[in-house]
Amino acid sequence: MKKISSALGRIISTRLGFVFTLLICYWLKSIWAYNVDFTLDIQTPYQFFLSILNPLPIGLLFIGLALYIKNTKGFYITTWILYSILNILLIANAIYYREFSDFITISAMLASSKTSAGLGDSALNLLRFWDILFIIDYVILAILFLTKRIRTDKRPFNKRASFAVTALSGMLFTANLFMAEIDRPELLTRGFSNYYIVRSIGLPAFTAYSANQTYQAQKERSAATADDLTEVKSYVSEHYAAPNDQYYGIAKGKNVIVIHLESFQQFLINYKLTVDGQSYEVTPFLNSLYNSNSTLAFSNFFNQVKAGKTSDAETLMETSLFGLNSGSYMVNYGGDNTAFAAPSILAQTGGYTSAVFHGNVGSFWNRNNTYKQWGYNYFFDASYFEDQTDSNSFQYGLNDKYFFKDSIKYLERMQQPFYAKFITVSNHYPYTSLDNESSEQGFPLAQTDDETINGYFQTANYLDSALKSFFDYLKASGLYDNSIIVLYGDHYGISDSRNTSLAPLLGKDSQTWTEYDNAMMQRVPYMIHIPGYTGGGVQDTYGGEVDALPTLLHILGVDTSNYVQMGQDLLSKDNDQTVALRTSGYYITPEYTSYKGHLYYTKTGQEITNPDQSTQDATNQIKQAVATQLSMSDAVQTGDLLRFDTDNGLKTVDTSTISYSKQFQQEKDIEKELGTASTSLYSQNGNQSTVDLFNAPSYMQLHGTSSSSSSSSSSSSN
Ligand code: GP9
Ligand code: MN
Repeated sequence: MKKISSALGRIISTRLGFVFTLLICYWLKSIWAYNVDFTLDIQTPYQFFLSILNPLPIGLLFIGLALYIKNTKGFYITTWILYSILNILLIANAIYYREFSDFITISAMLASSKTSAGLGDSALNLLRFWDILFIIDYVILAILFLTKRIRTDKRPFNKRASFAVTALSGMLFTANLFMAEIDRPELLTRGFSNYYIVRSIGLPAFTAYSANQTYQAQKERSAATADDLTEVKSYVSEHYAAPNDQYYGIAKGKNVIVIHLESFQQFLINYKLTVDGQSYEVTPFLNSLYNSNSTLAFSNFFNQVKAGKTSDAETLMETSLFGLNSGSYMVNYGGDNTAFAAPSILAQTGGYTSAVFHGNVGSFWNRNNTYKQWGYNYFFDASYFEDQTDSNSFQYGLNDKYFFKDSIKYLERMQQPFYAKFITVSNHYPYTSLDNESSEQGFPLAQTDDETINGYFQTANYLDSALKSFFDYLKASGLYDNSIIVLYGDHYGISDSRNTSLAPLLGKDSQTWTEYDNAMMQRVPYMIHIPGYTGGGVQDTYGGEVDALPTLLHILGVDTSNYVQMGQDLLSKDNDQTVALRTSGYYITPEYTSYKGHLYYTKTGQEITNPDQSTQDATNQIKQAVATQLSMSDAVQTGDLLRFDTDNGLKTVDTSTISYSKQFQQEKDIEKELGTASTSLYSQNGNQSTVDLFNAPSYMQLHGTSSSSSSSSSSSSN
């Protein structure tokens, strides 16, 4: 034993041995923090392996730099400094994570005054006793040095050998990056979520990534001027579509409930899946909404997202601006840019309180920061939902029935009128979220050779059933009568590359399936359900997600003529029905469809290979219009131009007043403060909760099997 310890002592007493000792300490502490402090959502052994590996390359690169220093004192001091920088980064993130459930980004650091205001607890309160592990190595090494069990090494390290260490760590890092890319293609270009990056390439690399992100954004931001906004504003006023009197203000003052239908495509509406000769209606409840005259439903509404997927849809729907041509707007700019989004506009024009409900971690797509800029008062993420277990949630969060059920506790405490957005997840690729919930199985799987397609109908049916339960609750609680419900699909669920396998289910031939068909598959639902209203019906106007906000605001009686919005009210008579997809050159109008290098007549799907002069003129004009719309949007987004928009009658959001921690308490405090003036459903209901009014029978309970007969009174939660 003694021999081992003295041998160890000798190794640590060499310069290289010392560097490796510190590296091992850093490695162990990182793994500790990854598993105890952070939620990295490690799903596969491969991801686990990456997370174990990733502290090493950068740790070695960093601490190894000290080896270049010849002078003994200089070497040891530099080693300690470099090592401490890594440690401070780790500890600071561990503490920060406890409050924000996110890693420290450079933009958050630069805006530290804002973030510290959002810090509900003081940093001291966030310390845990086991944090001692983060510094215990310092104590042990100091003792070992003082007791001379390890000594300093006076021999300078060979320059070539130092270089070899640097080269080795560089190679390891490259290998790490490569393996990370295999696990999640486009990891760094699309952003997704900060924990994806930490999980794959480690904390220091994440910090560097975030610094680059901020640097790039700042560069464009500082080059932009108020004149750029003037140009945008003249485009916006030319492009403005005035509201239609028939619809203006028809839902003024009502609560707005927005439901984000994950990966939900329009073709599912009124669709019947045939399996073994039997036909199954996939989304009976959504169909009933679509076909109701209390719903303004749109049959030619297209998604306009790109790499930012869900986050692009949210940006489009709530700000009437496009996402970016590459990466996610919410990830790259959302937390910093001035925005005039739906929650902020409605708060200022109609006294609305706003909330987002979503059963995934709050940092995904940088929601936790973006929502503050958008003026959301509350954001209830996964940490607020008590029913979350492995069996009823999956990679992207809590299954929809539990999600709606658990949301009600917070919804009923919101002051009315409210604007509340529910982001569902169960109908998300790979469409297997119900695999662990046997009582939800029963809706048939489609029988194609593509498993993704096969599961899509079952999860869509589950979403539909969850929605019905939620509507039943709204009716039972009375919220229904003074609310409108907006539903939209965010983007495709079945990608173009799978569409040929889907074709037979749509009555089409895989052989003759074209890019035109792929383009038409980009339709998603957009419905505004207005209880008590009977002037609705299916509208055939061509439009896209960018058009949703002006449409909704006009229905709510909000004048948008002073706002910088890229879309047009879909109900306006001035609407030009030109739908720009996010990839330049792709568009859809009632006459022409241009998609992936092909041009078609929209009505017939017939390809135009040799356009005549008049077709060329018409399509050139459309091309110009969509290019302008996108470039104006990009100028606003990348230049943060709305910070110059000071005369639109709106104040910018003061994010320092918004905190997404202890939100239940915040709601209760407001109720208390308002006393009898409180307009929350809970207060109106004589301080009685309405939570029990929610029932979400499972598929088996609804449809019965030999073992369990149909019953609609039991809840999915038990
Ligand atoms: C994640 C969920 C899915 O929280 O919204 O995002 P997506 O993968 O569809 O972009
Ligand atoms: Mn999505």
